[in-house]
Amino acid sequence: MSQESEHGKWTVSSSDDESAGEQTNSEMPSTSLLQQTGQEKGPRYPCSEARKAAHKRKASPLKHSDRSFLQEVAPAQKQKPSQEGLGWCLSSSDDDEDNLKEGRGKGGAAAGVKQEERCAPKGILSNHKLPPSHKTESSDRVQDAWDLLNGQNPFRFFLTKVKGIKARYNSGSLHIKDILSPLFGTLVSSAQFNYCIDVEWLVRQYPKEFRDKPLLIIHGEKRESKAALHEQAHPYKNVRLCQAKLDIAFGTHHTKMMLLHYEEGLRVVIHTSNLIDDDWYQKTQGIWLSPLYPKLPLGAAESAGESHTNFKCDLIGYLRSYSSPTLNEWVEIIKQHDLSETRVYLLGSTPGRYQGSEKEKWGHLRLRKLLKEHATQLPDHHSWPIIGQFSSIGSLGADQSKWLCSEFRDSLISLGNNTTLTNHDVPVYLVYPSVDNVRQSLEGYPAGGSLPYSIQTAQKQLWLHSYFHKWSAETSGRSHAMPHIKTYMRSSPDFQKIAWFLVTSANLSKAAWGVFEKNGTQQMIRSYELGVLFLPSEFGLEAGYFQVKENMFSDEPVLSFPVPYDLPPEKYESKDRPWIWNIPYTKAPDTHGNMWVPK
Ligand code: JTA
Repeated sequence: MSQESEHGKWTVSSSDDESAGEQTNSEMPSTSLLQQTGQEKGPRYPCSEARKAAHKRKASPLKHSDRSFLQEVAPAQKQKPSQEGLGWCLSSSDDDEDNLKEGRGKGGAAAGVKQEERCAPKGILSNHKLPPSHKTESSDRVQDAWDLLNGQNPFRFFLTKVKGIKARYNSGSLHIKDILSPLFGTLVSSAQFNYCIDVEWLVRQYPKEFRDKPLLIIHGEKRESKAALHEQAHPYKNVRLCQAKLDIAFGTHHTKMMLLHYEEGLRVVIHTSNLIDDDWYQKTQGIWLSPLYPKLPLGAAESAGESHTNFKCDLIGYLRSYSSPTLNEWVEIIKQHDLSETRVYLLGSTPGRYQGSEKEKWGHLRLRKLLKEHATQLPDHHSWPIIGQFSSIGSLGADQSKWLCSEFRDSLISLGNNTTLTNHDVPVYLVYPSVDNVRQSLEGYPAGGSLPYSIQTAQKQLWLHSYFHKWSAETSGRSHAMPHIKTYMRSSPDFQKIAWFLVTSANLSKAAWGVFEKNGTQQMIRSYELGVLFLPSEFGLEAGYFQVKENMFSDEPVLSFPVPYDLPPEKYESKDRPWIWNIPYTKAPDTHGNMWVPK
């Protein structure tokens, strides 16, 4: 089948026609078993067709210069973000322009050594324990980490380090090895919730002294890919696997969370990165780090250690939704800790059909409830836009009235107990990379392997594309690090204030956020998702909004929020198209001089 359309000329095999949305159909198959080793053979961990395409194309690039037809487009510029802008809040590190990466040729070992060095200093970075006087004795790394965990970042919201950008843009950002470093705590055991997991790589991210500590991996793989994961984990006697039940068709385990049990306490990390090297290399990813939660005194009440945001109870409720005896062991550990310092709200999705009081426990209805109960009405609130930013898109129906601008928008525009019906006015901005964004990115077209919007889904909802805005992040130095982060927020009309901010694993899909059934008396959710919601009231702001941090690296008021991309969002130009992973791009080369020809 060959078609000419909005998105150019492309072909799909005949079996690919039927599609139901994000990760719910044949063009975006569930994970599939891939062979051990071998770049040409695909990665050693189970993963999607989209990521396989990226892997394959990186292993055997299609040089733009090799194409058998003539085209006069200059290669996308190798991106060197401008020198303007300051560090994210801390001093710069030493790996400026270090483009080397574990497993990417000769640089691998060197990068590995560098990472190990950071883990040397002793002393745990607790919330309050390390006195300022202590800071000067240790390395800059310790100073940085201490500042990261304590000063100047009341939100505990971070981005991942990006290789190949100026060091100052990486100050205040974290690699997975930083998160697992002994500076953050002396590990006793850990749990990793995720979608795509490279067990060998994951084990290597732990410091040597923690590599044999009990590690529980919570995943959603089934059949062959589950077998492959078990095979990969088999050599590690300390690694246990827990399969999340996925009883509703086309559901996925997207949740990305770490539970880190230390001698000193417990830490929870909710983030957006898969546990594979690629996801921690040149992408924009979000991380929320909890404070170090101290152990409660023996015999403390069941209800002790709760936060104003009810985080402890909500986290336990989320874990219980898996109905897994293994995860109940973690519920017991959480119960023993004091989570009262938590300032964020937990917002999860877990597969099921929910009615009555259960309806508002998960998904967009949970967000609706939190915003009604804990956000405050603002003057002219109907002119405050909602902005969604994500890395994939499901099937959202024939027009905006089917889900996006009905139940979904109705939830995101709740603010206090307003019952005004001016909701149709509230503008919706959607931020998703254009083809040119991907082409000019640090990774080039292979970045599109993690942006699995398919042609089959896109062609059914051309109406959606008029909402699209480019990915741009000069203020965080990440314009060329493609987003795998997902964020949602409510902004003032001039984009200088936000009423709330959410970082989550949830893409723009009904499977993730939920959809009404039975005339709105039931909400149905297919996937596991997890995120944290920042509300001004929890940070002592009475005005009902955060100021947006204008420059990610300046000393603006500590309570300005570091929105990780540029505002106002910039509309797609008429030539722009959303990135679609399974059609070819051969007219212009990417930053590596390559084309994109999937399959
Ligand atoms: C490529 C994906 C995730 C996630 C889930 C993905 C797919 C393709 C990247 C990804 N699914 N897919 O949870 O982070 O087709 O399902 O990064």
